[in-house]
Amino acid sequence: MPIAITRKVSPALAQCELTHLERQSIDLSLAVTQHHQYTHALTNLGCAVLHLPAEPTLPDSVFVEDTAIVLDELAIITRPGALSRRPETASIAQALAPYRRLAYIEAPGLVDGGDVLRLEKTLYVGLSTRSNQPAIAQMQHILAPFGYTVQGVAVDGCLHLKSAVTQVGPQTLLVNPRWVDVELFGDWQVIEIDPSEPYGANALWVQGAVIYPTSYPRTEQRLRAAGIPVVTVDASELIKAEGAVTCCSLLVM
Ligand code: CIR
Repeated sequence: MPIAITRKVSPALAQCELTHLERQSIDLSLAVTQHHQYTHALTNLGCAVLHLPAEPTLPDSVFVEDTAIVLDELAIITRPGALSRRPETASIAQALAPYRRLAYIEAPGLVDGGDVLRLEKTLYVGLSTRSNQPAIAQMQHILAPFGYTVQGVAVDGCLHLKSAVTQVGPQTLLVNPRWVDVELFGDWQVIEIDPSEPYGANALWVQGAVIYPTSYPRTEQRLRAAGIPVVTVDASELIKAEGAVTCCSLLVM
């Protein structure tokens, strides 16, 4: 049974980092309810959900994906690109330690887990404002013995690589072609987001289904038309914080 590590919404969520979005008022209690529904969706799909306590002084700490890269052989604790997010990693390292050997990204390396898309034995790393080449070099060094390749990818217009592309099936990707070069993923079947829903490329593929925000109904229809089982969750408040669905869990398979 996969374990999904999650962390409750911080009461400071309104002070979150924002890069491409204007600050809007966030309904905290709705955010908490929506996060609850998200963890329920994970449970219903057969994940064992680990709920870490809320971190009152760390606004973005619900977005646990950015703090680690969990692979079968080990987990890499990241060094998040935003200074305000660096203190999030210590408690995640503690939570992951029973399940995986840990490696660490060190200065000057910077990487957010949201920039790391693993497809089979290749890790694509978005060269966003949060992740850099020294982190890629460190990841290559850590992962070469396990047969992984690590490749930097240009992203343009979005926060993370996984804002632009996520896996939604054994051979299928969901992509916003305006933010990442689709040609990089030549061997994969590609579903493009509906152009009116630019933030719709982030879906969480787990247990043969995808957890997907209700905010992008046109793209949801494209997923369903491709035969992909979709479980929708309302994530409106987390989306205002520039988060989505992959970012709220760390899957330990
Ligand atoms: C941030 O800017 O770091 C947060 N407000 C949002 C992080 C979302 N993370 C993700 O999609 N992996």
